[in-house]
Amino acid sequence: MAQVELNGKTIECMRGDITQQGDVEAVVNAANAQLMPGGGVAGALHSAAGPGLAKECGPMAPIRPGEAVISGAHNLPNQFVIHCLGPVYGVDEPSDHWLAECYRNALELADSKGIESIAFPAISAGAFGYPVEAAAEVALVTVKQVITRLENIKRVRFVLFSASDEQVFCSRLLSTIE
Ligand code: AR6
Repeated sequence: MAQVELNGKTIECMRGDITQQGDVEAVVNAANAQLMPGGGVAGALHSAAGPGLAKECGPMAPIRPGEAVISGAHNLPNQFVIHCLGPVYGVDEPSDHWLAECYRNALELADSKGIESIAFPAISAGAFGYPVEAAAEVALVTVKQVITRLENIKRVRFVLFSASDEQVFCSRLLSTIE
């Protein structure tokens, strides 16, 4: 677990399960283009949310790499789910650009809805093949850049599934914010 304050806003990273973040208003889904259940984060979120989530998301699909859309959270302990399609590493090029767009668009969409707290998984760092160090670099640099100009967002959390991913994100968080 690591936490930094930046102009009155908090960025933190911790090991955990994205489906169990009841103290944040919105959680982010590492979605597929069709916004349907899949493996990883998407599978876990859809299964915890219940079938109403896929039903609500259907009409918003397909989405493009870098795009973010918002839905209700159904049976999850949050108010909203923001669905982002990350780039497939080495296929959706330049990958860093499209991954940064995910974080930027998700944060701006959340902020426009008045959301104050949001939790992200490591988008694209699972089935989509991103090396975790590169994914952490893009995620943290982008969040740091965007967060200071947002009106409503006060807390951004990264939720990492493995101890090694948590270590990479936490080290990068602490070295990014001087
Ligand atoms: N909570 C937090 N992190 C998780 C969880 C969880 N419950 N489950 C997995 N992770 P991925 P992607 C981590 O594959 O790379 C799906 O099949 C995981 O260890 O969920 O963007 C979709 O349908 C990894 O570090 O997302 C898409 O087709 C990170 O979350 C595709 O995978 C992201 O892994 C999206 O691939």
